[in-house]
Amino acid sequence: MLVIWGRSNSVNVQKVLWCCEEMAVKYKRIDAGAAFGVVNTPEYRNFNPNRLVPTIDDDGFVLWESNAIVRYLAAKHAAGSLWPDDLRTRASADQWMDWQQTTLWPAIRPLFMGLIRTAPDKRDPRALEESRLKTAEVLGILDTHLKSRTYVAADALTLGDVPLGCALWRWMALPIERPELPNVQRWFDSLTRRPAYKTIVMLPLS
Ligand SMILES: N[C@@H](CCC(=O)N[C@@H](CS)C(=O)NCC(=O)O)C(=O)O
Repeated sequence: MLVIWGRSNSVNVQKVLWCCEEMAVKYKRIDAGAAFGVVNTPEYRNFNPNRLVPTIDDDGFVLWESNAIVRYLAAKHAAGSLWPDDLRTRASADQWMDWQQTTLWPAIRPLFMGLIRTAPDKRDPRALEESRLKTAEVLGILDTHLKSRTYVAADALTLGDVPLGCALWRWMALPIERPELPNVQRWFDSLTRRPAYKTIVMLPLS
């Protein structure tokens, strides 16, 4: 049985859970991280020395880093669908997964942490506004890309949509002003029609 450690409100844990739900892979989830603790226990640190979530144990094979986990699970269970057969389609999905980690998430993280995880009197309005503007700017890149594609890497959902879809929910659910991004909006609307996205990702932000 696949075991997934991580609290269900974590953007990185949601990538793994959503992916499993799309593939109908059974798993057991164990709450860990933030208020749940666990990540600082010697047992968990043995699994994941970063003390972060998610971590998986797939019949004795331990893996951390959410995007690496999504790649592993998609390759194992969803060849030809979430894990495209075509090398270039897969490389394109990979590209957008890395972009989520290195470009989109650093842009939006201060805004998310500030508005959702910081008391109002401790917020830095300037940092929040910088983060909002930067996120709007980088999402413009995705919007241009999505002009000619239904999903991020193909005309069907692939692993490339998973990290971006989890991050985008934060952007869409935050109480902020958002510029019009018609292609991102269309793509987001299509994700919201997926039962697994609704159940796993579209949770109240916390
Ligand atoms: N690059 C890592 C980042 C993991 C990460 O930062 N996880 C956050 C939750 S989204 C975490 O563990 N925070 C500390 C905690 O929840 O205790 C990944 O993608 O898995």
